Amino acid sequence: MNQAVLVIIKPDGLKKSLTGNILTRFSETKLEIVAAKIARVSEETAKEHYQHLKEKPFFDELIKYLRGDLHDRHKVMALIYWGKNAIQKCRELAGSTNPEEAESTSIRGSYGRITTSGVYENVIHVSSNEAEAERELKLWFSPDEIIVDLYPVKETLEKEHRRKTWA
Ligand code: 3AN
Repeated sequence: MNQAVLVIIKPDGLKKSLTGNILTRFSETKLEIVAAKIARVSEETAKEHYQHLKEKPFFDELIKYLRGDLHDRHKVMALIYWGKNAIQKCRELAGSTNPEEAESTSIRGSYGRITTSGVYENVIHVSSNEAEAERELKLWFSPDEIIVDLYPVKETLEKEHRRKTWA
């Protein structure tokens, strides 16, 4: 069955110019990219994304890390991969959360590190299961940014909605 999975190339990955390398690694999976963007990460999005870790001692550093404060790169690349066993395939390529324990040929094993303050800078994020993937995809993308229909949508007509279009 087809699955969708959120992959985020974190600010350390962008700073180290690893985008091309990482995308090449993921292309081995033959999964389809159905959404992609460069995004600034608000504090709310970062905290929502890592809500399951909010009691951890490293939470504040983790939020700074995802927002790019630790690397002076205030952006991430977010992608949705889609296809058969997408979550397992992408997590295998990513390697373990702890970059020191990750398989040396995996993305985290190749490029990750542990900072002196103890945060795992592990270059990419990959959703851990289908429920998390759905929660995260809905946090990072709106339905019209994704080229396939992943989840039910509702349509509303908004009148006084301010948005930018090309001048
Ligand atoms: P994963 O990203 O592999 O699904 P999570 O969601 O448990 O793992 O962790 C999210 C992020 O929090 C990791 N990518 C890593 O940057 C950081 N992290 C997780 N566990 C630790 C830890 N024990 N010490 C420091 N940082 C951690």
